[in-house]
Amino acid sequence: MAATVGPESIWLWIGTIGMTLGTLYFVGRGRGVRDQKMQEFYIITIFITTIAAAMYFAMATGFGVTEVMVGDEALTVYWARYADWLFTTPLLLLDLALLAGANRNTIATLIGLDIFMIGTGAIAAFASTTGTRIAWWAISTGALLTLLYVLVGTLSENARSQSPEVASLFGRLRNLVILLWLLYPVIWILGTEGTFGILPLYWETAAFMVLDLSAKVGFGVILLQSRSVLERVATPT
Ligand code: RET
Repeated sequence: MAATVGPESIWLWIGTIGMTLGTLYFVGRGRGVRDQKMQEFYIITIFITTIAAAMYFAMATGFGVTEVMVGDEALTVYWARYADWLFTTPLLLLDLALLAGANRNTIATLIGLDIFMIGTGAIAAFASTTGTRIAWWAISTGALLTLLYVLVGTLSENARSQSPEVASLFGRLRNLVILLWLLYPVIWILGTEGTFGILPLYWETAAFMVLDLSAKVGFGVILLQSRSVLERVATPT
């Protein structure tokens, strides 16, 4: 069904510009980097903001939006968010896991949980009754909590065996992720997707834009700020 972009497009354009500037900044900074391990962090982080810039552009121009019928009400759903998150959240976790020096099993567990979380979140967004939407939201939130448990447990343990500088950078980024990621399901359920109509689409779009910019560009700026720290990251075993 056709859907058009409303006044919330201002936030989507700010998101597009923010993600583009973030990408250009990381590309500019990464150009002179010769260290292979550090290049890895740059490549991953540049993909994160590039994908987000493209999906924000898709949403701002009306491609990334559709309508879903819930009962007899038409709901505007920006599906491009889920396409963005499906690829960018695993990449964010990969950045964190490489920093912590996690092994392949831990990385696979984290990424598996994450894809499950975004997949079930997308089903929640397209489900056609309030009851099933909330049920899928709860399943997705369960995956998020499990994922954060792995971040606080195994991954933090891995990070402790790195140098103190790397461990401290990991700690800062991990706390940022815990704080910001927990807000996504809250905005979703309060917003139009939750169908309770507490947060209108305009403000929901603004909130997701601020969260996305902080979780991607903010995260990347903190991660890539210190060459001397990233050079010390040990290779996973
Ligand atoms: C949804 C809805 C269903 C419940 C949960 C969600 C979680 C989303 C998260 C998204 C994180 C996005 C990031 C983007 C980067 O810019 C899908 C909203 C739990 C955690 C970090």
